[in-house]
Amino acid sequence: MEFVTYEVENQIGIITINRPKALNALNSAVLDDLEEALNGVDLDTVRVLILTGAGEKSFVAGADIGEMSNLTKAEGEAFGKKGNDLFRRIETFPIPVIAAVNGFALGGGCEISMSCDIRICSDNAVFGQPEVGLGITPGFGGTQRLARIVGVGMAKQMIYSARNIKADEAYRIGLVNAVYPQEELMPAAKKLAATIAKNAPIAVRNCKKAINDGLQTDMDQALVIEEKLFGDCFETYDQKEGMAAFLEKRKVEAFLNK
Ligand code: DAK
Repeated sequence: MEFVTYEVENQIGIITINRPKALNALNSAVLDDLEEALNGVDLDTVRVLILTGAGEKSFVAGADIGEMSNLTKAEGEAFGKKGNDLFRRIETFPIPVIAAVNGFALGGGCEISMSCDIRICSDNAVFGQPEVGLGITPGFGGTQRLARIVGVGMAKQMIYSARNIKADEAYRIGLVNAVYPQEELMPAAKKLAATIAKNAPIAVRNCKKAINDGLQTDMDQALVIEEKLFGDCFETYDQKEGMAAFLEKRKVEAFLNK
């Protein structure tokens, strides 16, 4: 992969978008590399992913404006679909994905962070959907996910105004869960990932699915989704070990992802 690195540390997979000269802007090759990185994740061993950007300035400064500038209508739709398919895959990836937003998260950068389960950022992070200033709409899910995360009114204000917001405001409106000094961001992301990774992996996956799928439907059906995924846990070794450990007043020996 030319523009993405993937490494694994203690059950945590770290995907880094590595195109710092263009502030990690997303061109087709970066999208292809991200797809390949996801294909390479071993779901038997990796329990949480962290997505971040290379360098100290930018997470992702958006879709590549140079590449997009000459697209035809059909090519624009194809580029949008490529991004949307990838971002949806991140959103529905079986294990949790944490976005460690280490700088600019503009346009497609804000959008890819919103396809992750959890966003934390460094104090130099800047979020925004500047598309209407470029004559386009957000095209990688921004009109849909931002409203779901920060509420309709705030999403409309951000998108219509194309105004960027800094880390503290992103925190205030609930776009990120926490803000860290730059050098503390990755350690914090790894610590959070490790906290998640030590829990029963199938239960964590089922929680992700229950939350995601439940949000797409009404409460009655959503609770049925939860019941089913709750029930599934009782066929796992990890449920038996987790509850036995509690009843026997001991620590869980190991969750085995089965
Ligand atoms: N695309 C391409 N190159 C970019 C880029 C981008 N989004 N952002 C930065 N770069 C490049 C710059 O061109 C520059 O390259 P060189 O000139 O050195 O070759 C290099 O990165 C460093 O950038 P600057 O010199 O501009 O650095 P500054 O610190 O001065 O400014 C900045 C940083 C982030 C404020 C500035 O670079 C900036 O405003 N960048 C553009 C941010 C932006 O508007 N992003 C949103 C892009 S629109 C859709 C699909 C997708 C989308 C929409 C529709 N469909 C198909 C429907 C998504 C749209 C977007 O994401």
